[in-house]
Amino acid sequence: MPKGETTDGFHLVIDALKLNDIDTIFGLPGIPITDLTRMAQAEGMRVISFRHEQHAGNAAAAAGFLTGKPGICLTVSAPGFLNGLTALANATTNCFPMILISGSSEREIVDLQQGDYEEMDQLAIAKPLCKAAYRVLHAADIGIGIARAIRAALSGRPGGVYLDLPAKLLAQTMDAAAGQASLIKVVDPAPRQIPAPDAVQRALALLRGARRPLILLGKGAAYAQADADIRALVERTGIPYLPMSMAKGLLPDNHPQSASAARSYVLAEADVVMLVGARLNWLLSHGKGKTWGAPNTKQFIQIDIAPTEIDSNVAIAAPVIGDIGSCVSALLAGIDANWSRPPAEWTAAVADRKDRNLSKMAATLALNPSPMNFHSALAAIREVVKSRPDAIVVNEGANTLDFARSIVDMYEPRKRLDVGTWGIMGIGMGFAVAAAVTTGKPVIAIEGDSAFGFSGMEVETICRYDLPVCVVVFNNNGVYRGTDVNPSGTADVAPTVFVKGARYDRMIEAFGGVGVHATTPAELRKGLEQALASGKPTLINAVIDETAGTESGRITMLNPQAAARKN
Ligand code: ADP
Ligand code: TPW
Repeated sequence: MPKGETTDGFHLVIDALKLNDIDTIFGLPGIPITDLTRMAQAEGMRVISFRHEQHAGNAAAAAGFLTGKPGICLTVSAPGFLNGLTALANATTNCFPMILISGSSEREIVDLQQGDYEEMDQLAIAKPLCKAAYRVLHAADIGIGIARAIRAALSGRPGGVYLDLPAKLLAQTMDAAAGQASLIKVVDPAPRQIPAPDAVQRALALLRGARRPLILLGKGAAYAQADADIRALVERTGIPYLPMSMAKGLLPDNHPQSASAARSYVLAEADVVMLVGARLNWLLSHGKGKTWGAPNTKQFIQIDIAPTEIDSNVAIAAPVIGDIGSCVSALLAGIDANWSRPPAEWTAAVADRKDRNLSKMAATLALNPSPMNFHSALAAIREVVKSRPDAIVVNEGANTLDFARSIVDMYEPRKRLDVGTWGIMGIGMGFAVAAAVTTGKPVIAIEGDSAFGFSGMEVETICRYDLPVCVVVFNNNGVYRGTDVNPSGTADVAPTVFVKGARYDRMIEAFGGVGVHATTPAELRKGLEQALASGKPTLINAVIDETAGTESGRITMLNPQAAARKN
């Protein structure tokens, strides 16, 4: 580098990201980061520009989950930052690594509250909502700032990190050679954490003594990318397993040991449950209550990287703290040819329940009612996914989510992205864009009509980048169903009701994508197959019986009034 040459904050940010093999930015330009997006593109990074920061943030989070590298979301100050913050908080809740980088106003003015353009103390606001938050004030510290953000996002329990870059910093200049020397290539950003040998032995002893063992795989297990070892653990022990929604496909859903179709039975009856990267939160009824059968009949083994997760809801008899890859391989070392598989009465009982439930499901899926309902529409999608196991499924909604989760089988790891721990609506198009961009594989977004509305404008983004995404909108005219009636007699429709017979397919046509209006499973299947074959951005408006489904899907009972209404 010639003497006297200078660099600036913009370039140091880009160089620091590239040095750490980060090649994509999801964001939305504006003051003060417009030039950062331009320069990043000029420097060879992929810059995916969205219509709203929340979806750029969701894309960064999904990219983090899929790749194990922190996804980057770049926003403008105050309002753009706040729009991105929901995604940052959601990523943290889901244990997905991402970094939200926002431009900010001048500290001197913000701190004296003198009313700067888009004034906001962003660092203070971000702090309680993410894993770590940093601000860089000097160009010479950009390398450190990016390194700390990467480490914080990836090490231990992954999560969201906020990085505040004031406008002035980006324009700061410094000697180019000194700038390059200040950058850090992070060595081993997600260090392995080897479990203690006695913890492994304790877990093995418990598992060995179990009469009715069960393995429960969570999205932490999918994230860990220890696919072969996890499969070996399940297969060598012979223990039935249950995948949480985003762990589906870690082993193919048609695996003989999958207990998904006997979920209620195994949760209630198991005596030893081994959790692998899954928390005992609301999604698992906190590990207690009716779902889990008779009180005091269970013992838990929990594999997790976060020691404080242990005993969060119920007592854990055998915690195994470490990264899933290391923990599972340590357990495997203790499972040799002499390992006795679970008692036949347990595996036979599980198989029996499963067979009965699967035949019931097959009968329901074989029906072809008119209008189409959730089951018949999903039966069509199920067949297409079976023939394209490499496709990524994104899924949100209430009934659309619950039914798709149980009907659409997954065959490969990390092929299913959904509403996650919060049950948040609005992840759809952001996750779909990230899945297409980071993997190059086709994406099928199965969306409730309400769910789709949260990120629907991003179909323009999908068309603009010509991504192989097929959005299927389950259109039943409203939030949950479209049948509610306004009891007051005024002209307004009920709060859950949308415009009837809306043509979502025409939205994508406005941007040059392919719109399909499907009223039968055959039309839906054909549209989806064509979309996958062509790779063209497609939106299928799947017309669903507006009386089908239930309020809130399977979590009706969490509605404060729902229990009372049922009685
Ligand atoms: P699910 O919703 O699928 O049940 P959760 O998000 O509740 O899954 O749980 C994921 C868990 O996995 C978290 O407790 C997190 O600490 C843990 N985790 C994430 N990555 C790893 C890893 N590489 N090794 C060990 N544990 C991990
Ligand atoms: C950010 C509350 C949960 S599910 C849902 C809402 C609004 C939509 C259900 O209707 P949809 O699905 O999508 O048409 P379906 O299959 O039953 O027809 N705001 C946020 N997150 C959540 N979870 C909500 C509101 C909600």
